[in-house]
Amino acid sequence: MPIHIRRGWELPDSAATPEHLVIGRRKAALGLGSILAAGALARPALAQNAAGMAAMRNPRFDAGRALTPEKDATTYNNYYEFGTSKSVSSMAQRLPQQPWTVKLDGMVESPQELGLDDLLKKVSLEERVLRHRCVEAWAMTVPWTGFPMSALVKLASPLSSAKYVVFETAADRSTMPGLRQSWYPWPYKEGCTIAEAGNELCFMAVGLYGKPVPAQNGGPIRVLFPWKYGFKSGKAITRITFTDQRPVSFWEKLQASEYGFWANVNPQVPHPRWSQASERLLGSDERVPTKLFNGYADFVASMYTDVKGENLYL
Ligand SMILES: Nc1nc2c(c(=O)[nH]1)N[C@H]1C(S)=C(S)[C@@H](COP(=O)(O)O)O[C@H]1N2
Ligand SMILES: [Mo]
Repeated sequence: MPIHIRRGWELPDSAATPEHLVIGRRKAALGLGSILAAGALARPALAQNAAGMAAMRNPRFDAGRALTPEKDATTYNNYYEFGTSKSVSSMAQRLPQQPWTVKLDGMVESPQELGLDDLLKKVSLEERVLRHRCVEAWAMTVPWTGFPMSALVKLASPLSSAKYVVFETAADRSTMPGLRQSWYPWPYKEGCTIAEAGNELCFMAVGLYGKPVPAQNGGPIRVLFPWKYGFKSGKAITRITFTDQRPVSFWEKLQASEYGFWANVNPQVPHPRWSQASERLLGSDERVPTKLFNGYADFVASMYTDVKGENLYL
């Protein structure tokens, strides 16, 4: 029987460690790298997670905004595989979250298919509080647990000729009623350049609010491009393909004049049908000004200085 290694946040409450014992363990856990990689040694780290912390929070990604209430972030979703309304959270529970595999293929040294648990043994988990900006002008700020996409790029060993990365979502007709909308170009695929995938801000999330990413938010694993409009951040990733051809992605196929390949957030470039100057914070009535690259210019702007003659903000 295959051994299923429990992720830290899957531990029952009874395994939680009293706070005074946790402090020292947190320090010890810092050196462990992945909370999963250490196997039996990771027990203290796992207990710490049951006490409410899935992984060490990386302070580099201070979001500068209040966290969105968990209830709002997990009940107001875009997930067209389950329908076009925002209320898909209960329907999404039909998508089995395990076993789960991620295929790494295309222009790589050796294509491979990794079980999620095996994949998680090869990376170090951290928590990042990140801003998310939907092209529809709503936004949220939530704590994700995961690992930098650059670690996966390294694992895949792409050939030097690979220039783009394509992220493909599960397309399961038996659980996803949206797939019957046959004019949509399923499976949902979005892509980026290899530089964008290797940027430290590009993140693969397996946890949200210290628990496994709920199915409706893209569990069990999703990609995040916090500086791009939300539609670039594909959910339930099953395949990551390296290629030398720029992909025509899901939304670009549907409506290229409104949703392009780059989709970098820019308050000064309106969507053809509405302004992008401000955004509504989920779970509140507050509207705040939108920032260039969703406020992450320091991390990403330099990647675009040499891209000429294209609308980077569509
Ligand atoms: N597979 C898939 N991924 C997707 C979508 C989708 O419909 N299908 N919607 C995107 C859009 S438009 C947004 S804003 C975010 C929403 O993520 P959330 O529901 O976790 O807030 O997921 C993105 N990823
Ligand atoms: Mo979105």
